[in-house]
Amino acid sequence: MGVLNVTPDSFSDGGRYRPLEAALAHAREMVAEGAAIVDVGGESTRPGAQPVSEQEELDRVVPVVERIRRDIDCAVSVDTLKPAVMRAACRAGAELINDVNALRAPGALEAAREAGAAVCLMHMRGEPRTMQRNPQYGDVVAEVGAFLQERRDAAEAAGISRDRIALDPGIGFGKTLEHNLSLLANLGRFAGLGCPLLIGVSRKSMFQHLLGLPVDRRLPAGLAAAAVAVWQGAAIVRAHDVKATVEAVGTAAAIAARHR
Ligand code: PT1
Repeated sequence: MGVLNVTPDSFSDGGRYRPLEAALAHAREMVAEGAAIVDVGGESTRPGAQPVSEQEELDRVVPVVERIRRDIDCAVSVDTLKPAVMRAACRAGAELINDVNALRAPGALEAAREAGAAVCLMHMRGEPRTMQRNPQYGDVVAEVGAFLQERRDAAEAAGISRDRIALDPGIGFGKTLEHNLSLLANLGRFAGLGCPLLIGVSRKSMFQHLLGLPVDRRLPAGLAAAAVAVWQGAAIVRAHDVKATVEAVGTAAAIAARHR
């Protein structure tokens, strides 16, 4: 899954392309590099990020989803927690709703069910603006597992069949370095929930905390973490650097397939 951010600051390339054309070119590049899914997001959810209005997010996301579906051969997911954006993006052709809030917003379960989309339900403690303020757990693996099970059950009860649900422990979403490492080390435990697992570690600050790396030097660390996740059964890896990620997780998957 390649990351396509459509936030105003993500395409400051000196005006060579208009934003829509730049987003399309980036999507095309990621698909050429091996991405099967392009994840379109109009609201940043990284720590400290400010919320975006519904209209603003619709204006950013819907035209991009439409054009990708028209011009590129790939699946599109929409990274949103807003029901109105889920509906509009799926009408424009998105087939997967990637919700870092696990469909907890009022009306989100109904919007996802009515859109007929597959969903990714992610664990987040708190909200992006404040989630990194002293996160605490008794047993992070058990608590995240219980949350994912509860959200999986809520989605099924709302009419979304289990074979259309992916689960994600939410690396970096209300977690310390220690929590993130524990979740990555024990990802295999969530396989028992009976849904494909999605993992996102690309360029995240856990590598700053682990190794002191700035954002532009986190690729090798992120590839190692993604490989470890795939070894434990992760089915979908969300990443910015698609070519390197496809090579790393392809190798990990080839080895994992021969495990006995
Ligand atoms: C993710 C994810 C996502 N991550 C899914 N969707 C982001 N399903 C957006 C940091 O610590 O892991 N899974 N959508 C990006 N979020 C973050 C979080 C970015 C933390 C950076 C950090 O630097």
